[in-house]
Amino acid sequence: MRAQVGIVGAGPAGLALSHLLARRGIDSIVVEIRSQAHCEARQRAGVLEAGSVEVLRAAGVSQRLDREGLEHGGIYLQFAGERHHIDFRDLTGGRTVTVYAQTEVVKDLIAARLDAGQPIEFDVTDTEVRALDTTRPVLRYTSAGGERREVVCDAIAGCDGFHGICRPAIPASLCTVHECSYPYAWLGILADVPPSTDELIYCHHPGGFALHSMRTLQISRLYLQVTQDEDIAAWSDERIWDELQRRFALPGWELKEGPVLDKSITGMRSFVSAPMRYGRLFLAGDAAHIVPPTGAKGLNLALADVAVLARALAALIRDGREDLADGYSGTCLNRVWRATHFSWWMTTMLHATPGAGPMEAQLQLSQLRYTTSSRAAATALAENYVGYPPLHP
Ligand code: RFL
Ligand code: PHB
Repeated sequence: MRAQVGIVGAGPAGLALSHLLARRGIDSIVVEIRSQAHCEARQRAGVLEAGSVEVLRAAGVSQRLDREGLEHGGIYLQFAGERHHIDFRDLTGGRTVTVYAQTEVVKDLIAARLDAGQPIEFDVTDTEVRALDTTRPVLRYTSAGGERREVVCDAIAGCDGFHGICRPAIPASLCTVHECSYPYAWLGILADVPPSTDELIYCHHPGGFALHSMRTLQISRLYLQVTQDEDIAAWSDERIWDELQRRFALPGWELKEGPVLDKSITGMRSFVSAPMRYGRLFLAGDAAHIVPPTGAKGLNLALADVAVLARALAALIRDGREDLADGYSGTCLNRVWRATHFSWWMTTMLHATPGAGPMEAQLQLSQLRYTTSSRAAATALAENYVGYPPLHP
């Protein structure tokens, strides 16, 4: 078989890339180890930067996002029994973010690709990438029906997430990895109750961080900092709501409770593998980098990568121009490192480190007071949160 680009992984990165390439007249095949239902049900991120919305518009899949996405002009930072608003519109010249679930982005991207008659191979096994240092890299997989297939490509996009097979296909001697983990995790719930807030609340509390987010005006998404090795079985719905009530408590404000629809625990790490290219293999999204979710950057970085990659691959394959492909990794890593720093900063400012003494808490509170009282400091948070310069998808 033949495809100009072989895309490994049908997450937001791989799916968006397939659309951005199609717009440029480049055909691709997408292979995915999980089922369509699984890809469409995974509860993950929820905040899109304006640049990410632009990427999805350029990919031609923004009709529902434009209709149903919730525009947010700020966030709240809560600490020491006070809640402060960070006004993005005021601080960044009118810029905002859009709350629209990653699950919905993925559903829209899958539907648009299938509607266009371009298949996605779900439920594949034994994905392999070979001949990466040639101009005809090869993608091999076993289809859902059990047939072994080989696709000869011009380039392969490794969009297969942190646990995928593409990053490990790069010779270890050519990779530099930077990594740190955090001594806590997030317990996230999806709840059938209207949000108790108009914008997200990031809450510092001696008992641990909490976040009030949302999916729609009917469905709330909430997170609690828990220990790294937490057993989800130890968290009944009642215990979760009690802990959320304790951390978010504020006189005159009420946290509404409702049935818990989904419950899961996510570990937190920062990870960057560089370069994001080896020969004709290009990594994008979580396959190359992971950030802790506190800055809401994971999904946005994945979409930013593929906006750059689509242009680079079009130049390479259509016009025989190597310069954008050569610049791909450096261009993306600039943004990745900025988001990595911002996510680390938000995470360490807002979470209680197990075993840390009162010194850490005082430093965090000082930073939070500064961020909510100095226009310069608030602007730094706002600029990072709403995202970085346009992507030209
Ligand atoms: P994805 O979404 O992980 O998609 C990769 C896809 O590749 C498939 N795959 C393979 N396919 C074929 N062959 C193989 N050998 C394969 N190996 C893997 C996988 O099944 C999957 O479908 O990566 P992508 O596209 O780069 O998108 C990145 C985002 O998904 C990610 O950055 C964010 O969702 C991170 N993240 C969160 N970010 C936030 O901003 N807020 C959150 O609340 C939040 N929660 C999360 C998250 C990531 C999680 N992961 C990765 C474990 C919660 C979780 C559980
Ligand atoms: C979410 O809605 O899932 C969400 C929002 C903001 C974050 C992380 C997760 O920082």
